[in-house]
Amino acid sequence: MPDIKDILAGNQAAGAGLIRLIEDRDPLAHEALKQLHPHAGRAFIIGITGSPGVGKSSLIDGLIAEFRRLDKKVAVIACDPSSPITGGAILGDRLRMQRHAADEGVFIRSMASRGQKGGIARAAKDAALVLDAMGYDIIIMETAGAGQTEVDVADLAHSVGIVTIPGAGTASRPSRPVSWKPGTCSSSTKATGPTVRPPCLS
Ligand SMILES: Nc1nc2c(ncn2[C@@H]2O[C@H](COP(=O)(O)OP(=O)(O)OP(=O)(O)O)[C@@H](O)[C@H]2O)c(=O)[nH]1
Ligand SMILES: [Mg+2]
Repeated sequence: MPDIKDILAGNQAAGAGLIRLIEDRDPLAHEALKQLHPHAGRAFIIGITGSPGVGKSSLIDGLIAEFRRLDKKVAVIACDPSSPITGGAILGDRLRMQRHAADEGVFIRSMASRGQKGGIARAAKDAALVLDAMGYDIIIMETAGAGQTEVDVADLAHSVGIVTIPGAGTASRPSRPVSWKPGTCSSSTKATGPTVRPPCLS
């Protein structure tokens, strides 16, 4: 089991090791989470949701840069759909954030949904606790491309960003129920096409 002291010191390898145990439902993970629990509760968790390919990862890439400018440590959990063949994640998300890979203040972890419905991997909540205890100020959770019912991120996050494309309606298809949550905002991407209308902020 990764050393709790290393995790509390923000050691990325130790944190990644524990997140792997969590994903594998290793009983050791439960014990580690119990020990970390009192050290968590400071991070601000942001959920980013929206239809497949709408621009969630690209937006997160920009958010990371902004938070780093403010000297905040940022962790990202990007929930990808699982490959139906290997069961592994299709790691498109991390590619979009590649420029931050060498930044010690940034931790990016892809997580396969492993058949879990709801847009968020089953292990994501516990992984967020680990990252919180590691000292990340901001934890961003990217959902797998979400439709109307994939709203689990609303339970996890303090604030939710819904990404839409122009013409799809404000805070529309993706996760309409998420927009009931206080602190929810909507961002419109791909506003460069001919059918563009001004993005709406809610
Ligand atoms: N023109 C334009 N293209 C964009 C914009 N944002 C993202 N893209 C492109 O759209 C494609 C998908 O972007 P991603 O950021 O991977 O979208 P995503 O929602 O994270 O995709 P999934 O995680 O697969 O659901 C990429 O080719 C991006 O370069 C934008 O604002 N304008
Ligand atoms: Mg993505």
